[in-house]
Amino acid sequence: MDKQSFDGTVVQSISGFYTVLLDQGGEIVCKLPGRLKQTRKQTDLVAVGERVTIEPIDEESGLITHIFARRNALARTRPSGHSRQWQTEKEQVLVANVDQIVLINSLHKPVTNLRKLDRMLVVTEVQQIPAVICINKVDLGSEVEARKIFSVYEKIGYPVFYVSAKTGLNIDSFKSQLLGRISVFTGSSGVGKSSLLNAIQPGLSLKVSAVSEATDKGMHTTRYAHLIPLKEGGFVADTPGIRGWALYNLEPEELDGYFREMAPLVANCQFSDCTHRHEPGCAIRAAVTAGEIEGSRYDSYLRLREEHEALLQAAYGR
Ligand SMILES: Nc1nc2c(ncn2[C@@H]2O[C@H](COP(=O)(O)OP(=O)(O)O)[C@@H](O)[C@H]2O)c(=O)[nH]1
Ligand SMILES: [Mg+2]
Ligand SMILES: [Zn+2]
Repeated sequence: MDKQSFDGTVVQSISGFYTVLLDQGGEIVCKLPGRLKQTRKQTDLVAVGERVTIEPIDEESGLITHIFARRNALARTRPSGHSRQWQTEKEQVLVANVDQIVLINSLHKPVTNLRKLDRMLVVTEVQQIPAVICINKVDLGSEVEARKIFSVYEKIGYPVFYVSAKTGLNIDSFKSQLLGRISVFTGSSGVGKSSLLNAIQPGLSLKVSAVSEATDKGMHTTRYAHLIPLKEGGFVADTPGIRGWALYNLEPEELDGYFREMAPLVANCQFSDCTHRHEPGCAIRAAVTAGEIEGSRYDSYLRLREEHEALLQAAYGR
């Protein structure tokens, strides 16, 4: 008699036990047979977000019999790359098959730190995962005020949602951005992540905060990442782990390539190793002067580069 098998998505992974949400509905806790452990030596074998095929053993438990190829992964090392220290280490996957990273900020209380936002955008560019910006608490000011600050990000191609969890402003269109996708939420404490999740789907934030509190207390983020299903399809993961990510694996001279409005101009600088600080014939500074690159973005570039060089100096003495 043929065994039945089902496809599903891994929503939780704890110490070798994988909770799989089946496409047809229903959750089942699975283990991984030894033969599958031989594959994927360079990376975490099964992360949340992974697409798998399982065979049930009984009502609640089963075996993973197949792991589908990943579309991408939010990981602590670059999947392929040029740099030094992390390259030989095993890649730590926080979430597989991520459709978007949602950067949650607030217009006021707390006011958005644009430097931190730009740093997170560099992280998403390095990871090659689309970023979506969500500005919450627009009720504390106005949409006009918010657009003045953040339309620069729309101009360079990032989707920006201006919302209020409190009044419901634009929550529907923000929600439609999440449906059918795997989204990783990230944002500082107090910006309204829990409130937004509740506005999208009552009860969701409780589940998510239980997970992030566990991880905030120093549990291993990778092992405890958790995808929360949306009723109408799609998943949300809140992984505090990535908020503090340093720009691992990044050479200072590559940083300009991850500011998407700067990247295409770099080739026009007079010097091929232009740092865009003081060199003559710098196309980036010319674009800032001409108003084609926002001053605050250029500022972020300078500050991040300085910070990154200092970090390397401390670590490698160069
Ligand atoms: N005025 C206003 N306050 C909000 C909004 N969203 C959340 N808050 C408040 O901001 C505080 C932090 O919200 P919370 O959802 O716990 O933020 P989290 O730490 O990111 O999960 C709470 O006091 C919320 O009531 C909003 O859209 N407008
Ligand atoms: Mg919260
Ligand atoms: Zn330059």
